[in-house]
Amino acid sequence: MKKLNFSIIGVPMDLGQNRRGVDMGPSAIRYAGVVERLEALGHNVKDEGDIAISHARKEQTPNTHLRNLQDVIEANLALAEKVHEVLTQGQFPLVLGGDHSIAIGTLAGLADRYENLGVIWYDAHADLNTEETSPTGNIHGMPLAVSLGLGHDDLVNIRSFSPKIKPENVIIIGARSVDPGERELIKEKGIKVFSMHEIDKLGMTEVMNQAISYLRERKVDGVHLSLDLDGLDPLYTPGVGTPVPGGINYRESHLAMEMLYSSGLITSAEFVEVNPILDEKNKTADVAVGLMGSLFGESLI
Ligand code: EXY
Ligand code: MN
Ligand code: MN
Ligand code: MN
Repeated sequence: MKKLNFSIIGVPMDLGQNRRGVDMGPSAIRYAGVVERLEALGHNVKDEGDIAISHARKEQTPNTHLRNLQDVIEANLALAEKVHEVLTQGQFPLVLGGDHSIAIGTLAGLADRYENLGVIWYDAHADLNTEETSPTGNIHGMPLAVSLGLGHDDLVNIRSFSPKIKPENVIIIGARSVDPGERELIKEKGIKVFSMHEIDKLGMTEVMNQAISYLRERKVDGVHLSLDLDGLDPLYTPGVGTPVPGGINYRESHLAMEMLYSSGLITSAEFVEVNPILDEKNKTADVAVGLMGSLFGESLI
């Protein structure tokens, strides 16, 4: 098995949405034994600690309904610099959320190190809303749009360049709660989506075979996995802020991770939306760590 040199970066972010508790996600995942699990597989693991996020809220930015905009920008800029730094040191960035708005910072830190970065967005949601289309003003519903260069200028231009990724290099897996504006964007940009309908019809093996072949055909030089624990059915991951019934099941998710491991495509990952306050004990963080085990070689005997 290929030994990886992980840099774990915690992002105690809850500003991209309005349910308290998801800022404790990184601690919950550490408590679930992420470091020990990866070291048991022979990997090297450096815990870089957490991105500092102030509890003192900045003033709400006038003339926008985007919640906590300045705080989200500041935290994602710090995250982007940290991800860029560890990547430059040859480390594998493993980012622990925190709500999904942190993908803005992760992708901003990754993007200029790749010519043609692929992204797998494992999620019940598309996270493709903009300021105009968002029904809530929650920035955790926007990170994929922002990374594609669509949305509030100050978010889109983190690290002073945009876009971070190309729509033809993105695959969404598990979507089942997609807003009207997001559906339009998916059609307009031709974004590849394997919704729950496709997963039910084709089965996870075929979905992952098609996803892996698609990214290979795109000649990507790296693939970032952005895994939102609400992509799984809430039966398995109840500790998330926006649960949606009828999701991906436990074994389908492990199979997806195992197939990604075998593909050798994944060059960075983030696990987001773990909210221990909404959880049953630490179940959702435990599932997250188990999936990381499968993503990094554990289940192949
Ligand atoms: N589409 C809804 C919104 O934009 O507010 C809900 C987004 C939930 C986002 C979670 C992280 O995936
Ligand atoms: Mn999400
Ligand atoms: Mn650079
Ligand atoms: Mn989601």
